Amino acid sequence: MIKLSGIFLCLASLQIYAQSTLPVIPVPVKTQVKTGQFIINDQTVIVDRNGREKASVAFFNAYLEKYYGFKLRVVEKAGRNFISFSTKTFIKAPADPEGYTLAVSPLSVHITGDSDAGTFYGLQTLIQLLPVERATELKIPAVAVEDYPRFKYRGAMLDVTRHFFDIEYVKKFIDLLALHKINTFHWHLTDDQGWRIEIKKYPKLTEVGGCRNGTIIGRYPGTGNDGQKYCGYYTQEQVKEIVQYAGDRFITVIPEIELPGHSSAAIAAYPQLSCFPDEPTRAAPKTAWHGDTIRKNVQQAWGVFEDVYCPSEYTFNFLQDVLDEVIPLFPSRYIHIGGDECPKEAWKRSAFCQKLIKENNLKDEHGLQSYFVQRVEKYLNGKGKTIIGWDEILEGGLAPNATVMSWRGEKGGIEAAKQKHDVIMAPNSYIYLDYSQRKAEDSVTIGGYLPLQKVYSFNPIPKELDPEEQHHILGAQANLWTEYIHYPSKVEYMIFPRLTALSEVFWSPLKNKSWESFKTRIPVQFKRYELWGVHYYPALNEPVK
Ligand code: TNX
Repeated sequence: MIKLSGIFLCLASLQIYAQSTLPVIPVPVKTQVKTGQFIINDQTVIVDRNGREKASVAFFNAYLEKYYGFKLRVVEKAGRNFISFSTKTFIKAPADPEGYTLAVSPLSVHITGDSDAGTFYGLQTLIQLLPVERATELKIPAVAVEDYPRFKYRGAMLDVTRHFFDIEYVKKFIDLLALHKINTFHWHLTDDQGWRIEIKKYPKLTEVGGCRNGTIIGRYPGTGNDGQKYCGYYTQEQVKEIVQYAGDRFITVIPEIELPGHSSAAIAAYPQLSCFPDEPTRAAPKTAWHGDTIRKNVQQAWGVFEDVYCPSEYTFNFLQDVLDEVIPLFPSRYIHIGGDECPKEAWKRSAFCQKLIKENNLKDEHGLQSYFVQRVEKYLNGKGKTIIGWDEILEGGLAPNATVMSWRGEKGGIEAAKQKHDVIMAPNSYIYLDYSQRKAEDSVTIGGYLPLQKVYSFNPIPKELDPEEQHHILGAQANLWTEYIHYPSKVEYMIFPRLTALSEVFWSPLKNKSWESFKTRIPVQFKRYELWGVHYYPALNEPVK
């Protein structure tokens, strides 16, 4: 008995050894290190027997060329020195369609996906095994990996409203997500400080709503206003380009069109969307303003604003027209309709809203928000789309088919799952990547403190849920709000290495997740960031609290 348990212990430690020696993030379900190595050089070929692995082949060759300066020939068959990509075909798709196996021997590399996406994820693991320095011979250890994700929704949000990022950078951001096996890009396209997507029927949305006359300087309320006109939007052609680019990397793009709050930019373009079209713009308290406030203006500071969409027929027609142009651009099943932080003051003051509340037997203004969201949901459901809303959509009653994105901690997510609604966990307490990641942060951030280890410790499944309810947790998402993020370099500094930690939260089985092991793997990832030329915070010894 003692002997047996000794052998067992020995085997178990071998398994841990195998898991932790390879610097792969996210850590796979099963990793077995073998003897020997495979060497990729410019004679190595890629085998793509049926010519269907174009996405993975193109990504790999682009990666090799960019970081090592050579690419590989693609052939239908080879005897040795090859890397084969293949995807299984099933009569009935498996339960984990994003799974794959990766087998590296001294003679060959085989990546076999349970779907094209699975093959692509096998490639991402192979990339993690490549050296982190530029070389002409790339040595990778012989290994057998079996892998599939823990969650089917693995997301990241980029706010392009507070600060705008051009399509070249959005593509780079998407590449960085793909390298982390993230499969959803949530694109926050409209807010108080800018409307960023072309809508042909309403050109002023981008002409007027796409520009603000200035921006506060420094941390809210700021030390002044820079007085600079700040503009930016994506044409529908550019949106299509991004959706295609993401799709080639097995990433679904979910657009967010905020309603009924966070709508100052739309109101600046079309004041009739407000219950009080003739009232001047109210700037955020204690902030400096540039230009006039007599007409409706795009906001120049951060926060929550009282002038919101009026629940009028004019507004609903407008939103339906907008959505009619948005829907065909995004193949995603989901459209995010926001729903967060909608102050009720304007609706309280409006005789029209009070009448609407009475006529529809609504309890109060929260009931009216619910009425608003449900009307939009009904419209979108009719077009085959499902809505996602921030957890405020729980207030006043949840729209019948809505998926809830829980951001104010985990509470909203727990409540929604108990009501048998699908949930995406994005609690600010763990995954708000705009919060400071170091105690002695010397760049301006929104505040908060979210060090790497705290982020890594996140478990998207709250313990309050029973197994049936847990089923409703589709996955989780990192959010990057950009009030204090003006440039790509800061985007990267804020997301790395925390997004890398989250990739393990999203993908790896709980039993393989270990901070001690992650700590041994992350230094290699730092070197890989350097190879990629991305900025990062070299966090390791930050305290947890
Ligand atoms: C809350 S999260 C917001 C955003 C801000 C963010 C800053 C959410 C649904 N709303 O409008 O940018 O906090 O951390």
